[in-house]
Order: sequence, then C-alpha cells, then structure tokens
Amino acid sequence: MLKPAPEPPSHEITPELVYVRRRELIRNGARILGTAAAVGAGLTWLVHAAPAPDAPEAPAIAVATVPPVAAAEYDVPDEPRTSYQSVTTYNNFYEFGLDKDDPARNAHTLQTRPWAIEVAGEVRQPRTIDIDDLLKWFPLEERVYRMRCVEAWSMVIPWLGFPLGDLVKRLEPTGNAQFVLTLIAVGLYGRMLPNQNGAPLRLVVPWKYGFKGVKSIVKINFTSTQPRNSWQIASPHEYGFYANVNPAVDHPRWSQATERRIGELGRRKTLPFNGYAEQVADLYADMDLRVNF
Ligand SMILES: Nc1nc2c(c(=O)[nH]1)N[C@H]1C(S)=C(S)[C@@H](COP(=O)(O)O)O[C@H]1N2
Ligand SMILES: [Mo]
Repeated sequence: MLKPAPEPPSHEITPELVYVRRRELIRNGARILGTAAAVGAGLTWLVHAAPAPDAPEAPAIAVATVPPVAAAEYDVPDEPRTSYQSVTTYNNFYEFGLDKDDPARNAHTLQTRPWAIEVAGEVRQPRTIDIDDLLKWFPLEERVYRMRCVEAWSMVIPWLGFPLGDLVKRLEPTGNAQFVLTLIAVGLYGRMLPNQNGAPLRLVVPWKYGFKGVKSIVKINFTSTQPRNSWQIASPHEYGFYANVNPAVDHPRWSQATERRIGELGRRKTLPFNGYAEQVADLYADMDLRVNF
C-alpha cells in the first residue's frame, strides 16, 4: 500500500541551488535577450514551475532560460501524469530496500551534500566535479517522459534537468558520442529531486527500461568497450545491455506486451521504444533486437 508523500523536509530544498540559479537566470536572461524587460520575464518562470496538484507546497527550483513547461516534443499530452505521491513513494532503489515503499522510508539516510562526481576514462581531463559547481553549468528544462520498468509497470513523470549531451560535450570525451532525448534529472514536478528518486543527479533514458536510469550518480566513466551493467551481472539472460522497451521480446518470466500504469485501472499496451520509436528506432536499425535485448 502506498503511503502519503511525506512533507518535504526543509533541507530538501537546497537554498544554495536556488540562489545560484537565480543569479544565473538573471545573467542568462540578460545575455540572451539583452533587456531589463526580458530579465523580468525570466524571473516569472522562477515562480511558476508548477508542482503537482497533490505535491506539498514548497519553493520551486529556479528554472533558467527555458520555461518550466515541457516543449511539445518532450511532452506526453494525451496521457495523465502519474501523481507526485506515486512517483515519490513507489520506487526501485535497491540500495534502500527491495519493497516499493522502502526507498521513500529509508533514503533520508542518503547524504547528498557534499557530493562529488568522478569523471574518468577516455576524456581529455579526468577530474572530480562538485555537484554544486555542476548545477551551475546548464539551464534547467522540464521534460515529461513515460517511464517503463522492466517489471511491466510504468509512469509519466515531469522531470527537471538538462540534456546528458550537453554534459558530455562539456566533459570533452576523446571519442565521438551521440545522445538523443536523454536527460540528467535534478528535479521533478518543479521541485528538487527527492532522495528516493536518485538525488542529487540521476539519468533518464525514456526509451529504455527504467533500470538504465542510474540514480545518485557518483562516477561517469567514458569507455570504448561496452560495459556490463549491474542487472546484466545479476542475471544476464533477463537483463541485456540495450534494455530497449520492446513489447515483442518477453522477459523470461513474464510478458512485456502490456504494462500497468501506476494510478490507472487495467493495463496499457506497451509501445515499441516506449513510444519514442520515431526519435530513436533508427539507432538500432541494423540490430536484431531479440539478440540485442
Ligand atoms: N542506484 C540505483 N538506480 C536505480 C535503481 C536502483 O535500484 N539503484 N533501480 C532502477 C529501476 S529498476 C527503475 S524502474 C528506476 C525507478 O525510478 P523511480 O523510483 O524514480 O521511479 O530506477 C532505476 N535506477
Ligand atoms: Mo525497473
């Protein structure tokens, strides 16, 4: 059974982040539009990063340069958003327990400050970055994505974050990397990311099963060889490297043809690439997706 969303503790809202982003907002607004009026317009975005109807009142994250309304290509307009309560109390975060309500109960023990991210591997300059420095690098934008867990349940979540591609460019890997649609999330529903959802930094790859969405990232390692992920190591015949959402390829223990959308009765048909085929299917055009699951 789901517990009600806990009141956000005041430390969840990082004052430094809000302060820093407000300054950045003013700077970006000035740079991009060059007028005092534009700066004023920017400041209004700060206050209407709309929280969920059922989200407890809390200051919104400052959103610089991109209005906190998902652009059409990053929205799921015909499918209702999963409630804030469900998004933050029905979680997979095995470090904090195996039941769905364990992370919401236990993740308060996660200390998200200080927080360092190690950048290693085939990159111009291996180094360690402090989360509060990294958070100043990019404007935040809202993207509403479907999320489909390999366990055949799904949600629709309004994330707040920045494109992984922008981060990768800034880290200067020596090889060529290409990223479509992929977001690094630092918030959801216009608020700071709760610990149970992977604070302070979490990957969102909407066309892949949820287990590719690494929570609470501490290291980014650029490699030229395909790494093995934890779930592959745990059970390679059940969880593959690609992990593309695919209704035609069943999990060995259950069908992937349909899914339970949290908060809805009945089931929905699972869409190829979780509904993002138009954007990403060509990346896998030459692949046998039964072998490369
Ligand atoms: N570090 C870590 N990240 C993780 C997991 C985990 O157990 N540990 N579970 C994954 C799985 S299986 C899913 S479905 C999503 C769930 O994200 P949510 O709880 O924010 O909905 O997180 C993914 N990221
Ligand atoms: Mo999952």
